[in-house]
Amino acid sequence: LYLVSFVMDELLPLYVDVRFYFFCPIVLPDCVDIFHKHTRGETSGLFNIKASAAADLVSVYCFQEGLLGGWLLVQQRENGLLNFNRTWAEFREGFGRVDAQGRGEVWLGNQNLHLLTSQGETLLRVEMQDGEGGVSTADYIIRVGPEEEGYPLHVSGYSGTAGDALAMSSASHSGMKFSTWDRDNDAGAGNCAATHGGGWWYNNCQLANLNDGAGAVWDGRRLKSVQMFVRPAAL
Ligand SMILES: [Ca+2]
Repeated sequence: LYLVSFVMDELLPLYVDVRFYFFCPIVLPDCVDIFHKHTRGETSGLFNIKASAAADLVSVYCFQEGLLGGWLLVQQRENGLLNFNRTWAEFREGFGRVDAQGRGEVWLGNQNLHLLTSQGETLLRVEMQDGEGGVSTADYIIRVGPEEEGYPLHVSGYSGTAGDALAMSSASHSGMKFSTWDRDNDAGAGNCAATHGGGWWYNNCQLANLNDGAGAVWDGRRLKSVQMFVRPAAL
């Protein structure tokens, strides 16, 4: 009995610790776990994560500042250099990149967004900068469905300063499938993605389109730069 107790109390925790430190960095599923468990996790930067249902590691930028940290960069536009007029397949896989300082333009990809938002209740934060230097935010609960359903957007629970251009009732983007110029899933007679460029959860064209081919749009306003972050809702 003493031996069993010794193994359980003294050796097993050691084994778990060793396992943790050797294997943990490659299987963390989000930037919150990176923050708490990665040796460099409290510093913003590029990390490899693996969503629980994902086959592959993906390199993401974790923004770890603020009260909680744990924000994973899904999208960024800041200089207009990256072409957002892309196909369904390109939006599925993602395109662009950011560097270790978080500079650059990127779309993380619809499949990654689906996997990340399927791990549990997930927050979306949109941070927007306008041409006059104003900064505003929009926060939601977000879930993106699977490709066989058209990567539908489900957003609710708006709070923030930018106004609700995603979930508002008239011509809402919530519940809409994703559309690209080569896959029209929008509710209009025409092809919104062909008209406005980019790929988005078009309804009958846009209130918000952060992936607009000519630059991000929110509530009809053209933005100077924008970031989309996701984070598990649980602390
Ligand atoms: Ca249509």
